[in-house]
Amino acid sequence: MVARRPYTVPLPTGGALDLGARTLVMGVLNLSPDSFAGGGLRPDPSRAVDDALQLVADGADILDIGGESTRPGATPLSTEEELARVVPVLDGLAGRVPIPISIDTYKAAVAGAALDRGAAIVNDVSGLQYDPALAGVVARRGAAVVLMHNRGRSARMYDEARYEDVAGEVAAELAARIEAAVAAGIPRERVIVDPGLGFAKRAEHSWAALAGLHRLIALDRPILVGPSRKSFLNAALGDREPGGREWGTAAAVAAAALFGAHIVRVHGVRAMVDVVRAADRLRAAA
Ligand code: PMM
Repeated sequence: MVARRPYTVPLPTGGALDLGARTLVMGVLNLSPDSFAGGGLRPDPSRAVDDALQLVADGADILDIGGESTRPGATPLSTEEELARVVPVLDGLAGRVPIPISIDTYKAAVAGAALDRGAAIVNDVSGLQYDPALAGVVARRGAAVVLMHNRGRSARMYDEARYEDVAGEVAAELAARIEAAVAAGIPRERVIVDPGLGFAKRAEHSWAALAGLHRLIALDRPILVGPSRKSFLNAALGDREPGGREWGTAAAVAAAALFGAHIVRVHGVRAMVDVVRAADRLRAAA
């Protein structure tokens, strides 16, 4: 087990994320019909609103809303299509969500529209690399930002999955992304980092990044980890569909919490709240 530093990340909607005392659970609301984790087909925004409120009732600390699937090989969405998926749901949630909302996008226009509608966090799987306008939006709006480690574009990211020392290279590349964010005017205190399990990483790389999570502590920023239902789990579980990876997810979530994660991003919120409670209890007893 590794020590977990406390952080306070101010939010533009008022208040702050208090990180470190317990592991926060970020619940995923996928508005993409082709998410690898399944269950993303939501033609009806009011159904998505209900699902979001259920994640809150299940104990989520943060709600992460995304319109575009980032799985390898997924077709990129136009800005208009992504806005059409995300905006009605954010409008439907207005004033009804007592926890911070995060928008999972790499597009400046989508982030801006979400921040206009009460989102407080921008979760960018490209670590501010895909859309040069995104950093400015985050900076001007005072949003918090999740910088996820990635290399290349979704469609071809496995081409970039070459590592000598996965955890060390992830840490070094995230350090560079933090400096780019700060240079673009984003206060360091608003930055959260993420090793990007499954992104530009083969299964063995994701396991190594998780096992070496403590290497990110040197970055001196809070850590978010997203292992939920990802295919790297199948290296341990065998050939399972995403829905059959929940217990493997639980092990990865517990490990992340004990190896230094401040936030875990998951689909099955209710069960994973129990997992982080137990892991936090173990941390306190150690
Ligand atoms: N994984 C996915 C999407 N967004 N964001 C962060 N910060 N970290 C992740 O690991 C991550 C992410 C892919 O999973 P999904 O299809 O369930 O959203």
